[in-house]
Amino acid sequence: MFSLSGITPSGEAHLGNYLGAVRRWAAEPGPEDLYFVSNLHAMTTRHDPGRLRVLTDHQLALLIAAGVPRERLFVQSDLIHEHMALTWLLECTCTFGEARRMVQFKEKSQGSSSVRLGLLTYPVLMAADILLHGASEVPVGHDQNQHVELARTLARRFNTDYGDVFTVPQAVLPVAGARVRDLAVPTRKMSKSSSDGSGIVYVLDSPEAVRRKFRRAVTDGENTVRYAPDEQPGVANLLEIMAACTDTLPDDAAKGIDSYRDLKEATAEAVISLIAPVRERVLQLLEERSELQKIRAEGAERARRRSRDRLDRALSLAGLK
Ligand code: AQP
Repeated sequence: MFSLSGITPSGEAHLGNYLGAVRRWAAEPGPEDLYFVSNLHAMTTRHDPGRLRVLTDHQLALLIAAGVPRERLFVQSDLIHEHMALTWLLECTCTFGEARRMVQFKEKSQGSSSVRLGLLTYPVLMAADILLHGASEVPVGHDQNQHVELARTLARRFNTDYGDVFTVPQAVLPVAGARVRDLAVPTRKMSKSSSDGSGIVYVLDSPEAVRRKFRRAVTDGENTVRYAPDEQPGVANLLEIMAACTDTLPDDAAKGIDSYRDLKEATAEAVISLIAPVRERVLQLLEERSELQKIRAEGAERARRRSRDRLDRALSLAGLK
């Protein structure tokens, strides 16, 4: 049993990605678990190739800096032939109706007159990611459950139609990590691809930028520091962030803080203490480059070796070898 998790370079990684996912991956990696930079998934809308290249490096560096074991890491496009070969087999296994029913496709394509085909088919690419590497578990939030369900359907159908080759994966709830919300719009999740970055704390933000963003965090007019997510979402978000950074509970984080100003300052300092060493290490890896490239190449080689037999067998069962 092992799980597969990815981070998509659709923008710079932020505090939500770090507190909600990456930090956990580093703290509790199962011995067989795999983590990857899912850069092929960052192309379903028009993208800037130079920026994608840079963001891919940044996110790989972040995973390494955070302490995710390097032998469990790879970059998806380093195995582009493998991922694409299996995607084609699975596209020829998936019906148009199944792809079109995906809620995320409906939501993301709504109102757009130039929807890329990749937006329709990326759940099949996601199925290929999971099945290629033989993951038995996929930790996903509720919004991705349907995609794992599709991967299960495709694995079963391929196994039945052509021969048993794929592990049928299951979606598992990720170990609860912090859900970080946007500092400017605290009812919304902090998101890489938000058009307005003022409420997003990026892992690579300088300490001064972090302080500035927290100083401007939206709160409310109550002037009471207490943990009440429904009535005071902005204050609750700050308390949750502080609690996640200091390993305590939001109610406890509120103790001894009397003003919003102090709360914002204390939260900013807690964030800076936690992410400053990670940021330093990321910048060091990006500057040296040779270590990053070595880890990337070794990760690709290991991932290729681990998945080769499964892909060859699938190609052979489909009559292509
Ligand atoms: N705000 C968040 N709080 C807690 N966890 C979060 N994650 C994302 N945002 C938050 C977790 O980070 C991991 C990697 O995310 P992803 O790259 O797969 O994309 P995402 O979930 O769609 O994240 P974003 O930042 O919101 O990107 P865009 O804007 O491109 O959609 C995942 O484990 C995710 O749960």
